[in-house]
Amino acid sequence: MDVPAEPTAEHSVESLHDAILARLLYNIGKTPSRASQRDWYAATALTIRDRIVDVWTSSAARARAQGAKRVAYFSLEFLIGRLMFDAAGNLGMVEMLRNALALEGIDLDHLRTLEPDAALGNGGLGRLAACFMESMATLAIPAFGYGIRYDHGLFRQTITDGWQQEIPEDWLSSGNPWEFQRPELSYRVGFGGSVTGAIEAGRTAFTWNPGETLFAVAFDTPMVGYGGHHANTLRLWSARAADPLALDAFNRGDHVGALTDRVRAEAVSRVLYPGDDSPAGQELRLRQEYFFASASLQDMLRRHLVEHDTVRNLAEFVAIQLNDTHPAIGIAELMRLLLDVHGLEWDEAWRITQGCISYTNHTLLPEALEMWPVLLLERLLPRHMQIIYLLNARHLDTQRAAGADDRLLAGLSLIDEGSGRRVRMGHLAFLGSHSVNGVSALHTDLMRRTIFRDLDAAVGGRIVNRTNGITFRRWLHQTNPGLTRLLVDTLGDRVLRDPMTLTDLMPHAEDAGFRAAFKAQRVPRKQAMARLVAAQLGLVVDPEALFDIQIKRIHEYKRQLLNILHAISQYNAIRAQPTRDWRPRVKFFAGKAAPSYTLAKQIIRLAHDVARVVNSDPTVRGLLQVVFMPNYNVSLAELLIPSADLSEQISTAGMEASGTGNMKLALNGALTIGTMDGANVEICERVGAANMFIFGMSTEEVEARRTSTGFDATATVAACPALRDVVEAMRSGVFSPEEPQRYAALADRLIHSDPFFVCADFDSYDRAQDLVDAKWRDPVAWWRSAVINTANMGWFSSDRTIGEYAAGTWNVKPGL
Ligand code: 26V
Repeated sequence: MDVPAEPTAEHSVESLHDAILARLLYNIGKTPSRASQRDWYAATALTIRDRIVDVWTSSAARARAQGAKRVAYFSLEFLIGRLMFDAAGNLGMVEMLRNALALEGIDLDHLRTLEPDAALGNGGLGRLAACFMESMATLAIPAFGYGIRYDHGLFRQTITDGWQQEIPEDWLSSGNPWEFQRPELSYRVGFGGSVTGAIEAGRTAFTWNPGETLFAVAFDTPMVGYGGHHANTLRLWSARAADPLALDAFNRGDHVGALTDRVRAEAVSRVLYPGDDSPAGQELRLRQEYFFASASLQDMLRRHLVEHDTVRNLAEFVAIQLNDTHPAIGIAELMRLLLDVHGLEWDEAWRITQGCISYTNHTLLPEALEMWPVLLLERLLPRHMQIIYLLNARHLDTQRAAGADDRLLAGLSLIDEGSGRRVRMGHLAFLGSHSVNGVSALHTDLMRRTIFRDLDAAVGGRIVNRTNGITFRRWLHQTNPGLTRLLVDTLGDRVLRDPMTLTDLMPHAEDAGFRAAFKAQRVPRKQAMARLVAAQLGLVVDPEALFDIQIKRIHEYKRQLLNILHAISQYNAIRAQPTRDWRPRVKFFAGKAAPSYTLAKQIIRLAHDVARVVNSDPTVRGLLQVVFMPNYNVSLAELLIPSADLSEQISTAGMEASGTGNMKLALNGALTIGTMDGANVEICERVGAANMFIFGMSTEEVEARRTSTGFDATATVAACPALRDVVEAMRSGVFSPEEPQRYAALADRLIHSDPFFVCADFDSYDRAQDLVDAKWRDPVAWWRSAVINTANMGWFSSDRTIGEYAAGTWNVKPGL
């Protein structure tokens, strides 16, 4: 998919300089001599925003004039990070801005660091939504991103004695220069209450009388695409109470009680969920899901009715993509709006709903598949529960008539009748969609064979694959300007627009001069990372060492533990043969654990304990170092990725739906050590197994072991002395002398009941790591593979992914 050329800049250094000073004076209220760095940042952001607004308004006018079909991307998470270089880069004005600010003695690269990360997401799913917004704008696909404007995004992580602490995040505390509040765009969202039915013109008309109402107020952030030709809207909803104050309570002197309802209503958009399982937490989560789905659908119907005189043709003009099951309650809400508010008949409403909606599944892990208790739905959304029941009855009648037996019907049902009746939101999303997709070829295949097997057999033909992608503007051009410059010098600037032309790099992999240049661009990135480690952790790391990087949420299935076990086994080996010709290696870890996920927090603690012991052991002499970088976020990823030599993608096969960090690291020339899981499989197809380090059980082997040996690894550990020593060291307190029992339970779990098969894959991983060492000793081989990685990653551009959604799922045409 070709993207447009860079804009011919219409601005000059002088005009930008004047514009920044004007913003500083008239929006911030400061003269240059009194302005803080933060003021300069805000004035610069506003200046960039002005340029986006010109593009934005003309994009919206064009879409209206053409009567274009629009995409609505529904996502509870948008993990955007910083916007300044995204916007300025796509407008082609970075250098001019730099020069304009230099006239005032201000450093653009410093201002960049003052922008807080917009961390409205937990991990891959939210970051994917942000990459997709950028690609949709780049391809000039008219689109809205819909989500929640959380007051507080993902918590800030600090580490105390190796233990994760969560600190509230406060990204809005100094204002947000990118957004526009739209007080005129607000919608009522109801909860609770009762439903009444009355016969009207021969049909029963239902009315829901909510017991509680709040308002969703829109905040719009324009997102400009590469080349500055098109901008879309990210519309995030903030909750407002219907009544700001209970005046009677206030007048009685109950000044706090007067605010209770308001606090309760506005809690809905207060904080991003980091994953919680308490019943109170669950209710708030459902309220968030319904709140944003309802407001977004009302907004879309309003816009549609301004342009058309009927809702009957909605599916011709709107494509709604559900990012995971979180917005699936929107299916029942769209039905309710079409039936109860717009007076359509059931069959037509259902045809429109299915015509509009499609659903992306992002995980097969059973604990992450949403199921809402029927009782909770009945209490909070009584009309929606009725609609779900009716939907289910029709669906099961059809299947019964087609010959399904009771056992099959129980699996197909929207209601899980097991312990506590619960609504299967994945099933609802599947039934309400015309297209259901997985996020890598393997994940799509497993989805078809596992969680949606019966539904697929029953209603068939809906499941398709859309392998994830990443935006190269952020994850190559901005993150790695040195490498980008080398690529442009070598291949010409078309490589910036058409990433598939990266394959022209292949012959250069054989060129010693090019390999040296490729290697040279990483040196300053590793030096910068070493400086950051020194500043943050007071640890000196050698930038010449192999940088081995595992960065992602901390979860057992991602197997940070396997990596830590390898660190321990290397530590043992170095101590056993201190004079061997070891090559220095630094193992970097970064990632957050869900606050309630104690075992993941233990893993973080173990990483710190191992780091402390290994990094301070004089026999190791820096040959192996372990570094845990706190507070992983998009901005830290942007620094770590271009400094990586080795990318750890070591999940238990079948468990990582796709992974996108794997793509970012390989694109930047890191070699992957990984299992045949998620998108690793497709990276391997393109990059070639000879340029990666593939190890471990396949999905089939994992499945076979699960049914044969089960989760017990006693025999495996007994057969592998290195592994036995590692687990024993953990168990006996080598890394926690002050509390020898600290990791005993963890060691026991690894040996006796580990559903993630860490021990079972250890030997294979250890051997793959030996191959890493051998290749690192052979710079010609290493850097040839590194170049080949970058050369073959063009396909993983999110422009390609969005092109597939546009043509195959949404039926919309890119505008350029
Ligand atoms: C959520 C939860 C919540 C409860 C505890 C366990 C658990 C485990 C996993 C999840 C993941 C939720 C969905 C998600 O973020 N999936 C990620 O989506 C990415 C974009 O498609 C994909 O690259 C990652 O492989 C996938 O994990």
